[in-house]
Amino acid sequence: MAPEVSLGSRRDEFQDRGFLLLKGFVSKDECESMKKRMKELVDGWDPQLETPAAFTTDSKQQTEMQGKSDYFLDSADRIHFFIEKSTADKDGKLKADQKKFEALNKVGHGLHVLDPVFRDYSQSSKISELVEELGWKDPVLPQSMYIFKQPLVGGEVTSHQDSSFLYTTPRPTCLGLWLALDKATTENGCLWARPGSHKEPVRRVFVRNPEHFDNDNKNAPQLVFEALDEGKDPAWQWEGKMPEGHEPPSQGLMDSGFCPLECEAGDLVVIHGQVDHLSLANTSNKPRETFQLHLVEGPAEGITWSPRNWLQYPLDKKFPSLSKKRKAWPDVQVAISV
Ligand SMILES: O=C(O)CCC(=O)C(=O)O
Repeated sequence: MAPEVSLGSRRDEFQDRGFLLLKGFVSKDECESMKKRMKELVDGWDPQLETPAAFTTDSKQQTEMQGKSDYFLDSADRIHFFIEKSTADKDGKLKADQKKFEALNKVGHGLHVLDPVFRDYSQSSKISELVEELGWKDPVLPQSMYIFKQPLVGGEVTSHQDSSFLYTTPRPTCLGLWLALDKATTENGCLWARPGSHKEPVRRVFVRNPEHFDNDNKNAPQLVFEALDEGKDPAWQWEGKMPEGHEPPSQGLMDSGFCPLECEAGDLVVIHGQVDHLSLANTSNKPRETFQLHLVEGPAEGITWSPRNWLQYPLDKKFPSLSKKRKAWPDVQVAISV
C-alpha cells in the first residue's frame, strides 16, 4: 500500500509539526517477519547466563539503574535484552517465576547492524529515500531498538526529546523512525506528541558522568542528566510519574497540547529529535510491539556525535551510513552477540 501522505507535502508537514504519520510504510507481512525474528532472538536468550537489566524512563531511576550498568553501555553495538522494572528482583534480574518474553521492555541497540532481518529493513531504500527527502544529507544510524510494551505489563515512557539522548554539535540532528508492528491505540500505549515542540531547544542531555569516568569515582552514577536550558522546563514535562488525570483517555495530555498518534501495523511515525513525545502504559491485553531507528547527521555535514553520549562505538567502528553516496554498513551479521 502506498503512503497516504503525498510526496512533496510531507517535508513541509514535518517541518511544521515535527512529526509525520506515514500509513502503510511497510506491509503486514514485513511486520510479521520482524515479530517472528524477535521471538527467535528471545528464544535464544538465556537470562540466567546474561545479566539482564531492568529498563526505565524515570529520570531518577535512569541514573540509578542504567547509570550503574555496563550491560546497558555495552549494548551500543550488540543485541542486549532489557526487562520491565516490575518483573525484576531487587538486583535487577528476572524474577524466578517470571516468563522471559512477557518481561521484556526492549532489545537494543545494534539490531540494525547485527541481525539480518532488522538490517534489511534498516538498509532499505525506502528508509534512505525518506530521510533524504526530509533533508538529512549525511545520515548515519547509531541505534535501533525493539520495544515491546507488553499487555498489562508495559510501562509508560515519560515525555522526552530524543536529542537529549543522542546529542550532536554544533546543532542537534536526531531523527526517530518509529515503526508500528501492531495496531497502537490509546489503550495499548500509542505515542503522543506535542505538535510544534521541535522548534524549542533541547532542554537537557543524558550524558556520561565525568565524576565516574574521569575522576574514577565508581560509586557515582555512570550516566546523569544535565540541564542545557536551566529553569525553562515546561510544566508538562513530567519525569517519573504521570500526574493524576493523565491516564487514557488522557484529557490532561490533550489540554497540555499533546495528541495521540494511533497507528495500524506497518505505519511509521517520523519524529524530530526535539519533539516532546511520550507513551502511556499498556493497560490492555493487546500487544504493542515496535521497531525503532534513530539517526543523526554525520561528519560530512560538519556534525559531531557528542563524546559524552551514553552510546559510543569502539574506536575502530563507525555508525552505518544511510547516505546513498556513502552507503557503508559493517560486514558483521550474527544472530546474537553478548
Ligand atoms: O515506544 C515507545 O513507547 C516510546 C519510544 C520513544 O519514545 C523513543 O524511543 O524515543
